[in-house]
Amino acid sequence: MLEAIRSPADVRGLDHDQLGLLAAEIREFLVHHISSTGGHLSPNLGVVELTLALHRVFQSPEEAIVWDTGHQAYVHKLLTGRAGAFSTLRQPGGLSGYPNRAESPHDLVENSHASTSLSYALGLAEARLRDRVPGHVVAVIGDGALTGGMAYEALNQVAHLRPPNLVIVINDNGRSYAPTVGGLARHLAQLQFDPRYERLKEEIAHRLRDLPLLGAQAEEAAFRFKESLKQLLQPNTVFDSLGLKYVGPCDGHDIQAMEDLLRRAKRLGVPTVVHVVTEKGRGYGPAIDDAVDKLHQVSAQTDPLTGRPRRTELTYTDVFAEAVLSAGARHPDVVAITAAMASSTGLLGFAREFPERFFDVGICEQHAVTFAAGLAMAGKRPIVCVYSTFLQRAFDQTIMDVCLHRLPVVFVLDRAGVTGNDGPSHHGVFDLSYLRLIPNLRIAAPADATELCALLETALAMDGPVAIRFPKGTVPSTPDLPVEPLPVGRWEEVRRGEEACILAIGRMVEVACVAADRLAAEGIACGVVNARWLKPVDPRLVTEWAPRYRVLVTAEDNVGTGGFGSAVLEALAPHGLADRVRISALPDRFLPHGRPAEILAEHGLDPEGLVRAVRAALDRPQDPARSRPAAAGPATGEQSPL
Ligand SMILES: Cc1ncc(C[n+]2csc(CCOP(=O)(O)OP(=O)(O)O)c2C)c(N)n1
Repeated sequence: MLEAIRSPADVRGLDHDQLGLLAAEIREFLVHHISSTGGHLSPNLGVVELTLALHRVFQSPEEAIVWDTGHQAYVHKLLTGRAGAFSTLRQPGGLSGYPNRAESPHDLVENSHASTSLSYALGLAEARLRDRVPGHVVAVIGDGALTGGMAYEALNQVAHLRPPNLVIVINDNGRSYAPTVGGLARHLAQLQFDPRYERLKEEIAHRLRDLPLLGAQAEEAAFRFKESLKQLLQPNTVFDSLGLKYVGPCDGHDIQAMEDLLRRAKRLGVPTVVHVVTEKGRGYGPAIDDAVDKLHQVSAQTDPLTGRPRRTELTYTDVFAEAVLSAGARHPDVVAITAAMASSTGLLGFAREFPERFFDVGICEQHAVTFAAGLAMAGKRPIVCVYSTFLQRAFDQTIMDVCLHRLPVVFVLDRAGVTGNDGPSHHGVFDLSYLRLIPNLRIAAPADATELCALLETALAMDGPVAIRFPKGTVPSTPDLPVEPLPVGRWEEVRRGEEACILAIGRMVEVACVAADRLAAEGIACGVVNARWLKPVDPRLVTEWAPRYRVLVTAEDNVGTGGFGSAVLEALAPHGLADRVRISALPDRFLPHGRPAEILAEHGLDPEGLVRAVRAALDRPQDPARSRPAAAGPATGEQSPL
């Protein structure tokens, strides 16, 4: 059936038996494709019926559907003519894992940072009202995304403006990755399970049987009757209290029930919250059985029978998970904070071992940072574990609440640099720039597993704020333990060269070592400095390396603007030494999704690219006669870095 669905109009033509069959086919299709490409599996399995109902009731693209976060928009893609391209999902040049404006007029918001949908939708709704554009705007927001502060800021203004053309669908599956925490999640759960509500439903069913009216009139009267009874029996919802209309809760796998409720919401003429209860991972046993995150996201080449990856490798996250657990055991004041991502930031072990020292704050990076500031003020040693891209949310809090107060908060930024398949909203390629400008903050990037462990120890021994950033994926070596704290701001010359030197940070150190091997094979003795501290800059840059080397090539997996290369230039310019610097960095534009190694190579951040950069800076084109395959150097480890 899916093959015959070219647009939402085709979905509107189906009867309910056909819809049931289509829903089953979509689930099979999703498991088949996502286990091969990787992607957000269980959020999409949970919204199959909801998406069908939405596209039957609202006329997309004339009416706008805004998906919060956007990770659950795969079914929407299937119903809007993209099923045929689904095997390219998250592949270079293929379909994006989120809504994408270039892909379809049905896609509006491609920012996959959570909790923005209500703000976008309110803006769209208000503009339509002003321009007298008919039709509704729908925001679909998960109970997880509803924990983010922006959602409340938007709700507050929705209550003020009360646009009649706005419908807010809460997709309540009780989970972010893990069960959603907090008062609002509890409130939503109460609305589902309040025994008074169950009694009320029975009462309504009973009374409706006795209603003498017919047709639409009966339907409307029944609805009003039900609503007023509900007001009497049900505790006021937070949405009612704000002056919005709340309807539901509704079974999110009953298409007919959802359609009825959504049509009513359209008719009410006030901004309406439709509470839909779904099951994350619906219909797929391995997701339902998964206790950690219901297979929120699976990697490429997952076994569809078990939902488990076919290959596992030691990652930076795994190394950090062990390091933070060990730090917790040795430092009783250490507390760990996650913004709803305990599993993916490596905090599950810590949470199990030290539950009273672990905080999941919800998808609330801003609050997480200022909460950490409070904990630090009172003598705790908070470690805020967050993806690089999501700390952007808490930029002001990092500056004002932590760094202005010089509080000893440790920021651990996972997924720094080019992250790959999740695309522009998930690459962590701005952190070196946005952190470097903050006074009092020390910033480091480990080149391998041992250094990551050592930097965590160093950070916990310091008395001010520190950020440690590391990439997604495989770590070049296993950690050599135990570790000692490292001297703050001290870089390490790992290869001594003659004319040229690569100054590399984080994952680029390994790449630089391979490049140096290849250059050595061509007769160019190239040095490599592991610049593990972005800030402070090692003063030996000015006193030792810049005078010694005619050419300094910097390498970073961050945008060039304001990053590591800029720091080197700024340090050398006052001494008249800036002209020997060449910057290898990412360009000043949003990068697409793709394989990290390929994206880095495209921008000269692979061994070959650095070799080219050094040769060009030395004005030494490749001499074919002298080039031969490079031997692996001592600092490169056994694996190819890219
Ligand atoms: C600002 C921000 N922080 C963290 C994330 C990572 N993240 C993606 S989906 C998700 C859980 C979302 O839960 P919910 O909104 O309930 O949707 P569900 O997956 O349960 O359908 C999180 C934490 C994000 N996208 N944006």
